[in-house]
Amino acid sequence: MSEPILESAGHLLIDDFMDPEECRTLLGQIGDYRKHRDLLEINRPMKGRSLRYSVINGEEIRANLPSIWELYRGAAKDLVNELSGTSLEPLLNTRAGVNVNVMPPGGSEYRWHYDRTAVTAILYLNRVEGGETELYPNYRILLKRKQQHKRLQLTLDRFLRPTVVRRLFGKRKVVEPHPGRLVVMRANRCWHSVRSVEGSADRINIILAYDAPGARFEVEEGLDSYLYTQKTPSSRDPNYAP
Ligand SMILES: O=C(O)CCC(=O)C(=O)O
Ligand SMILES: [Fe+2]
Repeated sequence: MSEPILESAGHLLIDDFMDPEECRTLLGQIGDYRKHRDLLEINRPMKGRSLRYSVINGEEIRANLPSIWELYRGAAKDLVNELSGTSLEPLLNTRAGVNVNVMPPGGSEYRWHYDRTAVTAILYLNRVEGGETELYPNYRILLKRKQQHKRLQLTLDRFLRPTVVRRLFGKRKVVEPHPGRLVVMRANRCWHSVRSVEGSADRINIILAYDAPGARFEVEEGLDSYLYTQKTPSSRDPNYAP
């Protein structure tokens, strides 16, 4: 069998995954949810690009936004599996599995990182000024048995991190938010971030994460606290804590 397309390309762009009308419907539901609840603002200053965003986590989505929950477990999952040639599943960790990211203009941005998961799909619901996702597909050198070789994995990650190294060895893609556009990426190998949001509208998108059935992640606790709470983190960036 030929190599699944996602594996070789590292990411794929599908411009018309959802039609604009459906995007508006989802934006309406997210807007209604926000009328009743203030979103938690996360602010983690970092050298280079910081993490400044608001998020509706997967537990809140399951309880309050059924269309997005269904999308996560249905159509988006099916497409991810078709493209990856695998049988990935929604995460056991619901809070992290599906998120709505809300990024108001004037300072929101998302730090450089790899996701913890094998595949993540990003569905943009609106068009905004700025707020492009920047990605370096298949950039990471990911050890097969990274649990046994933690130090080496950390060293490799650190080596690939500086901007100059990334410019030298990586191939950059820039994706503009556009209603209905879906990016599917091998997320634990794809170095990515979001540029600062400009203009006047909130940038709103849905993050849908998949991995092997029953997959567990070492970074779970510290990373969840960093991404979904305002608690002081135990390390500067829990993704790369030794
Ligand atoms: O909003 C985006 O384009 C990417 C966000 C992201 O990387 C994440 O939530 O892990
Ligand atoms: Fe990410």
